[in-house]
Amino acid sequence: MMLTNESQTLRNDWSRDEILGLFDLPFNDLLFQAQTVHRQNFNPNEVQLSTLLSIKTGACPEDCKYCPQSARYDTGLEKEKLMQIEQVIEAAKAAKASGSSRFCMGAAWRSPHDRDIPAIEAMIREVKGLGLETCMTLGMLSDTQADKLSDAGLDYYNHNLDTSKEFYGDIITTRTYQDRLDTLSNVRNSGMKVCSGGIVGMGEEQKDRAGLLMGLANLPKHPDSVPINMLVKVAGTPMETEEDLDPFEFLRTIAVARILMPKSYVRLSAGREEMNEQMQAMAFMAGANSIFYCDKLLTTPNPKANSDMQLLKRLGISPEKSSAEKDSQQQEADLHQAIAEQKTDHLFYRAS
Ligand code: SAM
Ligand code: DTB
Ligand code: SF4
Repeated sequence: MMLTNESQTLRNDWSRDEILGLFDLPFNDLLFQAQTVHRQNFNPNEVQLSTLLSIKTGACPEDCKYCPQSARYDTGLEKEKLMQIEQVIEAAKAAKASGSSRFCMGAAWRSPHDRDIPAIEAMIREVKGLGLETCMTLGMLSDTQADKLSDAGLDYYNHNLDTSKEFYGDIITTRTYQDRLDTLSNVRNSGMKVCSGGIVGMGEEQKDRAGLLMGLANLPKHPDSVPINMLVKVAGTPMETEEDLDPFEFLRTIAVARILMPKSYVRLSAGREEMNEQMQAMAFMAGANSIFYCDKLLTTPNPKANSDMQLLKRLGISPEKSSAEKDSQQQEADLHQAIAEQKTDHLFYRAS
């Protein structure tokens, strides 16, 4: 199936066969198509930078087979209680100083307890007050919890579908795929932006990668941000000896995500520590335009900030400004324009 300009309207009715058809394209045709869609919707030489912080680590009651933070697996991880707000602010200031535009706070919870919400709200207000976009990932949210986080000013909520509906039960048994859809709907209804993606390389088949992307693209509205994680194989988890996914298949997943969700940010997410620079450059070519920019993801290593900056520079890619920065630049430009117009009006008035 060839995409033309006319078919560029956002679609929510993708069939799995159509998606598998994209996966089956010759690699160069797929990348060309994805890059074309990317250029029609984004500056291809800008990448959005998000910094992650684990605000509550380990001892999670859920059984997600990929996750080092589940209490069910012995991964040697030291559990930590909910972080003090001062530490969160310090980390957010450092993120801003290093050029990040969004600060994402993650907690190893099934869902937040209502008693934790006031502390969470305070974190959102403080981090937002620094001029950073805010994102949280705290597990399932009820509609009232989503409304509270939205009212506190949370910009994005991350909650992943993780994999296809069919493969989901092989990975997680303590919450259902429908639970995830319900949280995503609560987040969307609260007015927050949705960040939702998944993990590849968990032993799933191509039809499951297609199914994951179909689940995301056929949501009532496309997620604003789509993290594609390559499984980080952590010793002690049931997935520690999982076979490597073919890197080209990973790139195909990014490219297909870009084609299905043309206006969404596609994040080259976990797994970059194991990828070389050429692979990351190809992911940008395939339409990825966001990364986690921090030395650590939640609990596992990520490329160092300065090596990321060097890579972006070598590729001629600039970090995207935060919406607060874009707004203030726009205000400044409007002001200059207004002053210039006043000056011209004045000249015109005197001359006539
Ligand atoms: N506990 C919350 C939840 O699961 O909704 C939020 C944090 S959880 C760690 C966020 C996401 O991180 C998961 O949905 C999963 O997609 C991703 N993730 C966790 N462990 C991973 C791993 N080993 N490799 C790649 N992605 C991983
Ligand atoms: C997402 O999709 N990936 C991030 C973020 N959302 C929260 C988490 C990746 C975690 C990788 C394993 C770890 O560091 O614990
Ligand atoms: Fe818990 Fe989230 Fe890890 Fe699942 S992915 S075990 S819910 S921290």
